[in-house]
This record gives sequence, structure tokens and C-alpha cells, in this order.
Amino acid sequence: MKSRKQLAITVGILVMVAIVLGTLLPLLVFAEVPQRINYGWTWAGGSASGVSPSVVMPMGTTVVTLEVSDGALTDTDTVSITVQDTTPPAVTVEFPTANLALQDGVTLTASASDLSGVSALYFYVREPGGAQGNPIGYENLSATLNGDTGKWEYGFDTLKLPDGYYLVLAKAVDTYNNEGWSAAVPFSIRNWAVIQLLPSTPNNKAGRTMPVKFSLRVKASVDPAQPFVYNENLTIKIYATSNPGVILQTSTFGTRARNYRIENNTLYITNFQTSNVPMQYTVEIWRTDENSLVGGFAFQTVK
Ligand SMILES: [Ca+2]
Repeated sequence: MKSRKQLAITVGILVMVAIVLGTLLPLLVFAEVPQRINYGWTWAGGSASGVSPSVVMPMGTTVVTLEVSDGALTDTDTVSITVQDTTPPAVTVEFPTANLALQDGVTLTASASDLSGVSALYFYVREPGGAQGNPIGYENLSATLNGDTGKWEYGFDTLKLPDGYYLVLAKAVDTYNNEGWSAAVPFSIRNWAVIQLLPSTPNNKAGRTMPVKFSLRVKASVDPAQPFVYNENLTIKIYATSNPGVILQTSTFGTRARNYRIENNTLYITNFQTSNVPMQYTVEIWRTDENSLVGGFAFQTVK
């Protein structure tokens, strides 16, 4: 009896072990064979692997094919990726340098660079005002790329503009039409010479109204022929040389007594009532628009 009971217990244990093994074995088998999935990315000129690889794509549109494989089965998909340049070119005006005084013909020069290439560059000559100046009709001056220097150039005749203060800016455009602006570079134009026509006689009688005459011509260093400069936007200031703080007469273009007029494209003339006391006077010629001094001269009255 005793041995039969022991046998029954032994059989029971064996059955339980078999049940446990039957449950666990399949799990152990699966654990020893993990599912390995490969991700392969390919495109014209490149490839990568992994679930989310970091890559550098070329400019423009590229079709990328993804192939996913677990070793037995594969599947593919494609995606179209477009890379655009949204960064404007870097551009710098190299000539003129800041605050340079220019004469005659000059070559405006700028350098520009861009990842996708600079396709065009334009210069802008403006009068001062604000961060980018005020247009005066010299916009979008299309520059040419100098193959030797790699710089962009534009031939500019400063005689087209009156003497005074200006700004030049450059705008570069890349092949994706992004526009980059240079800083504004201030410069001046100095082509004019004031030529004193008085005194026609050395002795101007004090106390009389006398015509103050002068001419404005292109500097001989710029053009030896010294052509006449016609300008209706001048302000002529006359004061006693000993007392520059008190302006005795201010003349602008017009027909009234204290205005100035331009005769025969050869001279400027304004009438000035001199003091009874003999003294020396200074005449200053200014550009009204921008309050810049063109030049001046002095004359004297006698008893
Ligand atoms: Ca760019």
C-alpha cells in the first residue's frame, strides 16, 4: 500500500514538471531568436541606414527610397524631399570706402557670397536719410562680375550728380532669388569749383548795392574744359567776415531782389546792399537740399 501511494505522488510531480516545461519551452525558443529589422535609405548620390538617420541632402528635389527588411520579407516606400536655399547672400560695398570724396568716373565695387551662388548684384546711389537713404533716380544699377577679381563692379559717373553727400548700397540676389543688402556706405562727390568773378574792380564803394557774381564750374582736375554747373537749388549766404554769426543776406533762386539768378549759363548773380562802413564780406555757396557747403570767397568794400 505504502509503495503504491509513493508511486502516485511521483507520477503527479512528473506530470506537473511536464506541464511547466511545455509552457516555458516555446517562450525560451522565441527569446533566443529575436526579430532583426533593417532600414535602408537610398537616393541618387547617397545612402543611409537605421530608423532615423541624420543625413545631408543636396539642394533641389531628391527622391529617397526606404527598404525595410526582417531578413525574410521586405517592403519599400519612397518620399520626395526638396531642399531650398532660404538664406540671403552676404554682400559688402568695397568701393567707395566710408566717407571717401569722389570725383569724375569711379567704379563702384562690392563683394558677395552665397551657398547656392550669387546670380546678380545691384548698386543704389541715394541721398542720406534713414537706414537705407532716399532714392534719387540711381536705383538697380546692374553690376558686372569681374572674372579676375571675383568682385561686382559698376562704372559710375559722379558728374551726373551735384556735389554733396550720398550713400551707396549693394543688393545681391542668389539663385533662389533671396536678396541680401549691404550696409549703407556714406561718401561725398566733389567735382565743383566756385570761381569768383568779383571784384571786377578792386574798389567797391561802401554803401552801394552791388552785384555779387561768381561762377560754378567743374573742377579743372576733373575736366580741363571746366563746363558750367547749372543749379537752382543753392543758398548763397553773405556775412561780414569778422562776424560770421550774423548772416546779412540769404539768397535762393528766383526773380526777387535778394534772390540769385543764372545768366547765359555762365554766371550766378545776386544783388547785395553793402554797409556804409567799409569791410570785408564772405560769400558762401551751399547746396540747399542737403545743407552742404560747395565753396566760398571774400570781397572788400572801400570808402
Ligand atoms: Ca542663399
